[in-house]
Formats: sequence, C-alpha cells, structure tokens
Amino acid sequence: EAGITRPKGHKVSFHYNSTVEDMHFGKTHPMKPWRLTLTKHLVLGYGLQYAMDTYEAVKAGKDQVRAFHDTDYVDFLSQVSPQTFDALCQEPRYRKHTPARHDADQVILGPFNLSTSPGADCPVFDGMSEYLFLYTGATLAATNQLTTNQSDIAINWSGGLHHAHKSEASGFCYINDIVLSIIDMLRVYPRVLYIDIDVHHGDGVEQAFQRQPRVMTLSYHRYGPYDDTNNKFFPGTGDITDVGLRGSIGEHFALNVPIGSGIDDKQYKYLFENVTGRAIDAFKPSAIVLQCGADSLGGDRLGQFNINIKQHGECVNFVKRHRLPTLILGGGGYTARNVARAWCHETALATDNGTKLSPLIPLHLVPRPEAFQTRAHGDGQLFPRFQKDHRNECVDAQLELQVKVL
Ligand code: ZLS
Ligand code: CA
Ligand code: ZN
Repeated sequence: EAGITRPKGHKVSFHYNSTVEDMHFGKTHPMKPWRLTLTKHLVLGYGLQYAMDTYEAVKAGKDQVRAFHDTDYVDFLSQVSPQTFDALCQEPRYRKHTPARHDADQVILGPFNLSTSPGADCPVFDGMSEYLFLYTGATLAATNQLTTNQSDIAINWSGGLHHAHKSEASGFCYINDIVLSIIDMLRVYPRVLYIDIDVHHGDGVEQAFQRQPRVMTLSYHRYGPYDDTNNKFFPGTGDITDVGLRGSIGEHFALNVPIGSGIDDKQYKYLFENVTGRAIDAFKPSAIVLQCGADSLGGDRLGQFNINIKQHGECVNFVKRHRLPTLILGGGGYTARNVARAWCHETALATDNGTKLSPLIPLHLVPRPEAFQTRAHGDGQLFPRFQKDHRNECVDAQLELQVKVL
C-alpha cells in the first residue's frame, strides 16, 4: 500500500495549537475541544503531516479581532474568566451591555450573551480567553497563507465558529473567525464564496455580509420545528426565502438550503452539488471558505442528518475540484470520535491522500512522544506538545477506526 505523499499540483498548510484541547466548556456541555486531540492524533497517526506544512498557531491580536467585533466586546473577551466575570460586569462601560434577561431555559445571561451558569450555551470557562484568541489566530494565519499565495488549501479544524455576532456570543461561538478571515480575503480577492455544511445555519457570517455583494454566503442546515413543542432547530433562521438584505446591494448574495431531519448521502449529494455548482458558476468566486461542521454526520449528539463521513468528504472534494484558494475550517461536531474520523479523512482528501487511509492504522506511524518536539516550520514537522492525559483516548479512537472508518 502506498505511503502518504505530498500533493502534486498544490500546497496544503495546517494550522493548530494544542492548547485549545485543554479547554472545558463544562461537564454537560456538548462542545468538547478534546475532539481536536482525537483529530490531531489521527492526522499524525496516518502521517498526514508529511503531506502538508504544519504551523503552530499564535493568539490573534485584539486589533485583528476588532476588524469585525465591537471594541467593548473584544476587551471583555480578552479579560474575562470565571473569577473576573462578576467584577467586570459591574464596570460602567460593560453595564450598558447587561440588560436583565435570561435564555429560553431561564438561565440568567450577563453582557454579550455570556454567562457563568453551566446551563448556558456560551459559558465563561477557565482559559476561555486564550482559547478564543488561539482559534482565531489559527484561522488568520491560515488565511494569510492563502492571500500571500503560499498555500492553495489551508486548514484550521479549531475554527469555523459561525454564530458569533459583532457584540454578542451565540451558540458556542464567541469570536467569528470566519468573518475576520473573509474581511482579510477581501483585501486581495474580488469575490469570496462562503460554504457552510454544519447542520446549523451560518447566521453570524450571513448577517455580517448581508450588504456585501463581494461575499456570497451559502449554508446547508436543518431548519424548522424539530419536535412537538414550538421549538425551532437552532438558530431558527436560514429559510429559503432568506437571500440577503432586501433592497441593499447585497440582496441575492446569500443563499440558504433549509433541510428536514434524516437527509441521506444521496439526497445531500444532489442538493450540495447542484446548488454549490450553480452558485460557483454564477458568482465566479476568487476564493472559497468551507466550514466543515461535522454535526451534519449521522449519529451526531445534536444534529439530525444522516450523512456518512464519505459524503461529508465528497463536499470537500467537490469544492477542491474547482482549484480555487480554499480555507477549510471546522465548526460543530458533537460525537467526538466521528468528528475526528471525518476531519482526518478530509485532511487526507485535501492532500490527495484520500484513498490511502487504510482502516488498519499503520502502527509504526502512531505518534511517539519524542516526535512532538518543535522543528522549523515548513517541512511537515510535528506539533510541539504531547497531551499525556489524552493519549489513551486517542489511541482508543485510532483502534476503533481500524474497525469502522470508511
Ligand atoms: O453550529 O437551542 C439552543 C438554545 C437554547 C436551548 C439550550 N439552552 C442552553 C440555551 C437556549 C435555545 N442552543 C443550541 C446551540 C447550538 C449551537 C451549535 C453550534 C454550531 O455547531 C457551531 C459550533 C443548543 N443545542 C443544544 C444545546 N444548545 C445544548 C445542549 C446541552 C447543554 C448542556 C450545556 C448547555 C446547557 C446544558 C447545553 C446546550
Ligand atoms: Ca450550515
Ligand atoms: Zn452546528
């Protein structure tokens, strides 16, 4: 069986910082950053680092985040922790952002839709500030690789947080790294197409560019009431009639594909390839941002679709065939072992190694601790830190994959 090779006609970069793995949104919270540990270990276990350039991400600067977000919100995010939250909320400049309100579950919310309650979508947790600025830094570094022509495809599985608004966290998203990336891209590319295959509507990105005809947003998502209550599937927007701000020059530069529960591979493929293909033909993007939320997979803890890793990856392949500068981001994904399988597979597809992932993990490629030392960038080097605590889980995921993947 052929080993992992570097892709022939294009260059791929991979942006990551293992610090994000240590974060915990809370015991019962569905967002588990350790899914990124599993992903990293599968990627390294298969030797995919040799097919691309891996870069250790650094934190984004506050000034960079202000390109989209409100100054007060950025300052708050950069200072907040479970320890500082209450005192910060008392500061006069933040009080105007703190209307007395609660969420649909009667959880009390602080400023910017943040809360220290474990029952909140957007909790304040230890190390949160570092986590937010790191995933954003990774996306901006990946974007820079593309805009400076140093990579053709750039990957950040820790990014893709599509619900965050200008001055409000929403749906597990605090900083909208996607919007920040597209703002950077617009300095170089005439037109950017944003495609979102997360099971949720990419509302934050759509809203940010609702008046911008140089950005087309296209989201595929579960839409509609999902049980016998009146509750809508989060965030409740993204109807087919939603096409960008009416009367503005951005009208018709947003596309939405609302979908019922249980969609299968064949149906998804039909929708994705027809709509995306026609959007690309009509809009003629200069670059593409693809949000690969893995909660559209069957068996996801929050999602309600029924698509397999194979079809999820076919979306990546379809986009890749257009040979445009492409930023590949993560997003949702709440059944961690499947998230890791999907994103490792999609890393392989991006590097033209899609047919080479044997379901039998080559054991000599399981990363050894000494392999995790920092080396100079640019020659398929490995990540510098080894998370001892996570090692067993990761090996477990690899063993499980021998049986199930593809
Ligand atoms: O796209 O449905 C909601 C909003 C609520 C119900 C949940 N409560 C906590 C707040 C009010 C109406 N929120 C969704 C957000 C989904 C975000 C998806 C992000 C992305 O994949 C991109 C990363 C939601 N669905 C499920 C939950 N929240 C949820 C489930 C279980 C829990 C535990 C922790 C917290 C409270 C109990 C929570 C949220
Ligand atoms: Ca979506
Ligand atoms: Zn989602």
